[in-house]
Amino acid sequence: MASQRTFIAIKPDGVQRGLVGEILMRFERKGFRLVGLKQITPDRALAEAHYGVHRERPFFAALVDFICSGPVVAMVWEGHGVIAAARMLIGATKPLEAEPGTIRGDLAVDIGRNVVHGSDAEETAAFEIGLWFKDDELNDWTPADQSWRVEA
Ligand code: DAT
Ligand code: MG
Repeated sequence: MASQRTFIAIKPDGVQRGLVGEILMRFERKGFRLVGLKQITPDRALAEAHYGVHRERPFFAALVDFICSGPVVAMVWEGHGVIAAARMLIGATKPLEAEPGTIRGDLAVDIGRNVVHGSDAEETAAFEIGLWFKDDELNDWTPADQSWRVEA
């Protein structure tokens, strides 16, 4: 399994509800490594680019309003298989259908307030990382205990 990077964002509801630590912890505890982190209130151009694939959907305007409504915690996480694994940690888009134990399954009830975003494929991860972060905001590093997470 190759090392990958994925874009994860704690949406304004997660920040407002004081869930930043709780959500960060789940990715950290799993064994992934944080390589980029910042708090940003997105402008409409960033939000519309980020959710561009949903431009024609009826909920698009509300979605853009919501993501621009306050600070977002934007992150890049790295690790083996992190793109798909992060989606599993996050859970289904509709929180009431998300498995208990997932972020949305444990912490959310409404599709419009589902607390976290995660890239869904390699191409979207690369696009979203480039959209939200400059290259020099990302750090290449290896945890000192990496050999206790991944067999060489
Ligand atoms: P996900 O965030 O699980 O990748 P998505 O990419 O299909 O889900 O949609 C992006 C966000 O848009 C989602 O987190 C919440 C919102 N959304 C999706 N489908 C919706 C719907 N039918 N009604 C309202 N909001 C919706
Ligand atoms: Mg999506």
